[in-house]
Amino acid sequence: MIDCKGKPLDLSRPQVMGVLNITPDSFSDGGDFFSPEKAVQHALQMAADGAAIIDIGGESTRPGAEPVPEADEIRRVVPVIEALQSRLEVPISVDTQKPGVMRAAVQAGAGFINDVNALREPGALDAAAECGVPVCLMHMRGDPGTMQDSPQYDDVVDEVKTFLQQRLSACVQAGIRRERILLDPGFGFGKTVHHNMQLLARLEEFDQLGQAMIVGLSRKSMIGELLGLEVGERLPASIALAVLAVERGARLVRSHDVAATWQALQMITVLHDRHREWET
Ligand code: 7PJ
Repeated sequence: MIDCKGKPLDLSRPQVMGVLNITPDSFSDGGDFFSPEKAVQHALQMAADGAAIIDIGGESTRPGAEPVPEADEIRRVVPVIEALQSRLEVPISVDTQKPGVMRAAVQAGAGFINDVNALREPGALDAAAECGVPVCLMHMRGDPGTMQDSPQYDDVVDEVKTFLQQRLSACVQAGIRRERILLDPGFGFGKTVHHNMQLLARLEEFDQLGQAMIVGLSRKSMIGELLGLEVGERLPASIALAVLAVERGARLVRSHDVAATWQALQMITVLHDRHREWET
């Protein structure tokens, strides 16, 4: 059980992190939940649908996205976090790269920091350590503006693992407790379809890092490229990838479609539990 500022996150079984984008331009649901009332309702629905944590972001990180000034990002996420924190039993995660947003969000009631930049922005490491909440460190090559301009690796799995190991050490050195650090290979962040497939094929190797693993595959463009599907058509394939990732060690699956994803993960958990019973 991981404590997220008083709210528990149980990773003894695979869980769903529900995505709440408060942005006009996120690639799969941009603009859908831009008004605070809609955002709050959607978060409550995701919690009712089985999300173990709600990830709230005010800046799109889709390829080519424009950066959002810190004050604007705070204005987007803080009112929603404040409105939700007493109404949600599950923890709230803030999806940000900016130290000022981390502080404001945790002050408002967030109990988890999800940083696609792995706390590399100046001041972010100290801000996260001071906030005293669990963090997700994700691998990204480049930045959202340029990351998909022909990324290259000698061995993507080794390079992502080395990066995460280094960020993990930096966090531990900054005073963040190891049990509170989750790692994410960052599907689609500076990676071609081929790189994403290599990461999936060898996902079990990330267990060697000794930390709980998060994956985000929901509606991502690799599905579009491999199957020729539009964003709104990608749920079944997203579930297939979520199931595969969980079978290969992922503990938290970031998803836009909580009810369906949670049903799939519950099914796997029941099968594993029963299998153990029958074997004994
Ligand atoms: C991820 C994320 C991911 C983590 C986004 C999208 C793009 N955070 N934030 N992992 N992706 N930890 O939702 O497709 O893969 S934004």
